[in-house]
Amino acid sequence: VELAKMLLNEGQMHLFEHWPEPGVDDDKKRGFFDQVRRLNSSYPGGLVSYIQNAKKLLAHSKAGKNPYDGFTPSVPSGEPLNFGDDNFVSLEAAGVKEVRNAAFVLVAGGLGERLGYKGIKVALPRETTTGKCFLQHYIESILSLQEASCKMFDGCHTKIPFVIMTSDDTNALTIKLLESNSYFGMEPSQVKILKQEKVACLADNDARLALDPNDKYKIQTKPHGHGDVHSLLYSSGLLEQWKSEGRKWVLFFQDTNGLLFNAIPSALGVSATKGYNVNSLAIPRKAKEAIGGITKLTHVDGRTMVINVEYNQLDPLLRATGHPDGDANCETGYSPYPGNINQLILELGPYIEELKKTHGAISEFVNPKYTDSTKMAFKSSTRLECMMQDYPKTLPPSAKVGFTVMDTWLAYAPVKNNPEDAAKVPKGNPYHSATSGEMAIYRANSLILRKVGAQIADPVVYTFNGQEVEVWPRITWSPRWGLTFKDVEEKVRGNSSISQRSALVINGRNIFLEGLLLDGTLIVNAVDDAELLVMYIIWIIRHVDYKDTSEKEETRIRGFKFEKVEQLEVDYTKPGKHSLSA
Ligand code: UGB
Repeated sequence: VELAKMLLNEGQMHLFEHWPEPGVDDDKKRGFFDQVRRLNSSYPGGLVSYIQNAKKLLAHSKAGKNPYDGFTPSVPSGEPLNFGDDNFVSLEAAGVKEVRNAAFVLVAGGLGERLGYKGIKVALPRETTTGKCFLQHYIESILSLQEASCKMFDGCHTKIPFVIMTSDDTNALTIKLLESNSYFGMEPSQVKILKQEKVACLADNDARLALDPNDKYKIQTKPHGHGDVHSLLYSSGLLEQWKSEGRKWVLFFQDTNGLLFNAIPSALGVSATKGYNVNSLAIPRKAKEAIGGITKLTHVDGRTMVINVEYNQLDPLLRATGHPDGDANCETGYSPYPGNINQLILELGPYIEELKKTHGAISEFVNPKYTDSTKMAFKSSTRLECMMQDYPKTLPPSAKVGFTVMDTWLAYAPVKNNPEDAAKVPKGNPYHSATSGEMAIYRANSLILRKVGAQIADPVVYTFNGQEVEVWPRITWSPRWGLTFKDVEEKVRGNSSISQRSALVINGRNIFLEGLLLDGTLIVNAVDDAELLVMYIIWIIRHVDYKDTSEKEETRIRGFKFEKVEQLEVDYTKPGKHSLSA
């Protein structure tokens, strides 16, 4: 009854207009209120707040009000890092030391609609040389960081917490992936799943809730966005628990960036040494690239903030504030606004204090598609949305908000776009496809090995699914082998060289490449120390057309596969020194 009164007070009578007399469809009516109760309890402030916020934002949208009214954008200054220099190495060491006090949060509630993939994105192979999926790589990276950090502190046995935010679209498949793979080696108690609820859809400018077209006793719902992660963490009680365990940092990341963990140690080092309350990871951004731009906003009243401005808003904001070219590259060939890769490092103490005030509510937006310029009706229902990177918007000016800029090749290779859309990306801009995401892993690993003195052959250019990509030697390693630059440097000795047609898989912590001459495929799995190798047996790379339905979907979206003609695989299961040549 209270829920019904609340809905009537908020102008939602239409939800009941079609209801038959008592006694008819009573179970369905109860089901309706079950859903209303869930929608009410999962939104900070309940449905009343949701409807009121919607009315306000819809009115602003109708009036064409710019959310950045009164703000002037300018280029902020951040912490640029150069991979492998002394500063980078010492920041990585500081980050590894600090990581035992961290918790990791993966937002994985989104479905890969743009990618044209029906499964969950974290189950996709990060690369197909080993076939390890994104989730496995993330978990192995966290475990390796945990091991390395604890090694620096005698007697430290901390288990780094790992939270995964799911949604109804991804929850069951995520749990199944974890359970059927024994949590990829992580203790199940370390992993917490928080499921975000969808929010009610809005049918018109008066924020009347939309009924499901297929069920008149159900409110239509849609995802609210990754910003939900803050209110879920707040209401879960995990933040207070982490604080009581002495934790200091919460690291947020997204579902398909296979390079991200190359950037985590040094970025956490920046947070720890600079004392940042908020640290966002950024990369040089090409103008119009579909990632947000980190921008300094100065209000006419003097307020300033450093915040992500989403890619579809940066161009109009710049044009409206005296930059007639809008979102354009400058003389460096990049936009002057660094690209947000949505990896955030928050200092736990100030984060909790802020959430006590906001309960995790994040500034929202609405994006209705109107039927015409009168803006009186929508083409289809809309909803409020929020983004996790908008967290700093409510912070006081005293908050220390910074960002860290890394090379793209090292830190960012998301998998978001389907082959057809990727092939249409303007030349020079990144494809953000399964094809480019995988090739970026080989490129990064090749460049890292070059940086520590190995001779790695130049790439060749191939076109897969209409995308021109550089194909570097297919080099991949487990996180426990090469967690930081220093780890890799210590493990590559002598004059090693790897030819373009080679593939190298390194699985194990203490494998040393000493004078390795590789022209073929080598897979090394070792439990303990080993010194190796040479061999000449090959895998062939084959084109696969994405329209070829005889191939699996995950192969089709990348446009190639490895034909594993012959290989030598060696497992070192005994401790001690080994050598191999072939
Ligand atoms: N996600 C959720 O968990 N729940 C949701 O309701 C929605 C998403 P997209 P997009 O660096 O790569 C973001 O769809 O639009 C998860 C930033 O806003 O991939 O490309 C989802 O599972 C942008 O500023 O985001 O944009 C995924 O893990 C830029 O930084 C994550 O949220 C860009 O990512 C992101 O979802 C980028």
